[in-house]
Amino acid sequence: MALLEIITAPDPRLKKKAQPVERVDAATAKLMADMLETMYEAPGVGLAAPQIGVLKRIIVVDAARDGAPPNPLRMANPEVIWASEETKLHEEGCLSLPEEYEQVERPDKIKVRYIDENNELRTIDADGLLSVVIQHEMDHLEGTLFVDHISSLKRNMILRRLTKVKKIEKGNKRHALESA
Ligand code: GNR
Ligand code: NI
Repeated sequence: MALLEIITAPDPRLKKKAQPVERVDAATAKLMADMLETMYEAPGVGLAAPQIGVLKRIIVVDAARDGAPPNPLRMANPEVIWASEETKLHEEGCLSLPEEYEQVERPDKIKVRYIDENNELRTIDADGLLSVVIQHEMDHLEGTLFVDHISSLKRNMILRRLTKVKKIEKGNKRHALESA
């Protein structure tokens, strides 16, 4: 097991489209395990491979409620094969947009087909938080972030704040190196 570094915005790697997985082999299963470990440590309820710099269509999710037993899901090549007409607003956050939250509207319920960690084709029905998180993770595979679903005014505010954070962090690193 290994912890991976999570990329934060703005970063061109978060805007790229991820490529399908041919088959889930041992290396893919290992990547899924490392992604889950990284997600739990963050902590988060989902993680997509592009967030750790891997442009493959792989996501992991655990939307179990606090206190409930863990329910890790490992998905390769996820596809939404049905979505409800009914939509819902849900407050979203993203490990790649630290400390930023906004309401996003998405289909309430979905049916998803994916390949699991044993290279088997599966289908799952999702609603509530699980539905939100799967849709959020699948967006990352298209280079889309939750801020792409909100007004440009709110998006630009969030991205400006994150740019500022990166500038300050860069300055902090430089000072640390110079005084070492
Ligand atoms: O940890 C996360 N929480 C969350 C909350 C509401 C909607 C979506 C999410 S996903 C996020 C982790 C993440 O950034 N995954 O890509
Ligand atoms: Ni995210």
